[in-house]
Amino acid sequence: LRYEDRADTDGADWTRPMDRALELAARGPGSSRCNPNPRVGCVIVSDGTVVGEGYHHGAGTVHAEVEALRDAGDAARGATAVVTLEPCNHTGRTGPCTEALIAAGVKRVVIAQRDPNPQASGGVQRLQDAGVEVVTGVRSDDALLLNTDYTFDMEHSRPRVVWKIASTLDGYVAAADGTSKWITSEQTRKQTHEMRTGYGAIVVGTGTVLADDPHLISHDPGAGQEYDGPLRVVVGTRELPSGLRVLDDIAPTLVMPTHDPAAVLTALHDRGIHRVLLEGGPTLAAAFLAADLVDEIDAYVAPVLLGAGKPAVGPFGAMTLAQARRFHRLGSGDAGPDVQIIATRRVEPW
Ligand code: AOF
Ligand code: ZN
Repeated sequence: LRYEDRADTDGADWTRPMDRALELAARGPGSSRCNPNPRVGCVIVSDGTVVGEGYHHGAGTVHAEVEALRDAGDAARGATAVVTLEPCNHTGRTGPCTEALIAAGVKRVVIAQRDPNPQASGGVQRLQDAGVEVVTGVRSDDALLLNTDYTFDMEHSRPRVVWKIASTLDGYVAAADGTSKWITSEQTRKQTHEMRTGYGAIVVGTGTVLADDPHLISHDPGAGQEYDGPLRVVVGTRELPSGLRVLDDIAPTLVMPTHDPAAVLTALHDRGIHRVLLEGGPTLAAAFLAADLVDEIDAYVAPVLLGAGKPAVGPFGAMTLAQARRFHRLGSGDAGPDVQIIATRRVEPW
C-alpha cells in the first residue's frame, strides 16, 4: 500500500490511511460479554508508505498501536501513527499506548475518535506534552459506528438496552393458559435465537423463568468448550426452584433479587457489558420503561389474534396519550410470516 499523491507532510490527507485503520479495526470482535473493549485499528505511515499495521483482537490482548509498532519495528521512528481511537493513557490489562508511541519515536498521531472511557482518556494531552503532533477528527463518524455500544456505555455508565418482543397483532406475548411458544413463526424464533450472540447479557424476570423455564443460551457450547455467549440474568425476588434450565451449568447465570432496573444495569456495566437484551415479561418490561431505560425495541409481530392473555408490557405509568412512550421507527421488514419493527428512544443512535 502506498499513498503516493500525499506524502507524509504537514497538511496531508489522512483519510485513506484512516480508512485502512478502520478496515483493520473491523476485524476485531464487537463488544460482547467476552470482549468489553472497543474495536481499534492502527497503521504506521512513513514517507507515504504503510510500514506497520495492527488491530485490537479483544480484551486482554495487546492494543492496536502496540501491534502496529511491533510490525513497523525501527521504521516507526519519525513516522505517523494513524489510529481509530485516541491512544489510551492508562494501564488496564495492558500498558499505555501513549508511552509506547512516544518510546518508538513516532512524530505524529492521527486520531478518528476520542476515547470516551474516562479511565483511559488523556492520550492527546500526553502525546502533545511529549512533543508529538496530534491530528484529530479524521473519519470520526465511521469510527463511532464501529463502537456504538462501547461509546454508549462509556457515556451513560450503563449498557444500551434492547427490548425484544414477540407478540400477536393485539399485543399479547402468551395466551391465557400461559403458552407462548407458537406465537411467532419457527423462522422468527430461529432468527431471534441467533441474534442473542451480539449481546453481553440476556435479562429476564423471575416470572418468565417460572412460567416458561427458558434456557437463555445463544448456542450450545459443545462438550468441554467454554461458553462465550451472553450472560444469563434473572431479575426479581420470587424464589427459584432448583432444576430450572437457566440454572444449569452450561453457561453462567446471575440471579439478582431486586426490582430496580438501574441497579441491574450498573451491575452489568461493572462486568464490562455494553449491550443488553431484555427478554423479560410484562412486569420487568414495565419496570424498565417506567425508569426510561429501554433504548431500543426489536419487535416481532405475528398476524395472530388472542383477545386475552399476557400483554407484552404491564402498566408503566402512562394514563393519557400524552404520557405514551413514543419511539422512532428505525426500520421494519418481513420475518417470514411475521413483521419485524426496530425502534429507538432517540433519533439514531443517541
Ligand atoms: C487503545 N488501543 O487498541 C484499545 C484501547 O484493559 P485494557 O488495557 O485492554 O484497556 C481497555 C481500555 O483501553 C478500553 O476501555 C479503551 O479505553 C482502551 N482501548 N485503546 O489505545 C486499543 N483497545
Ligand atoms: Zn492502548
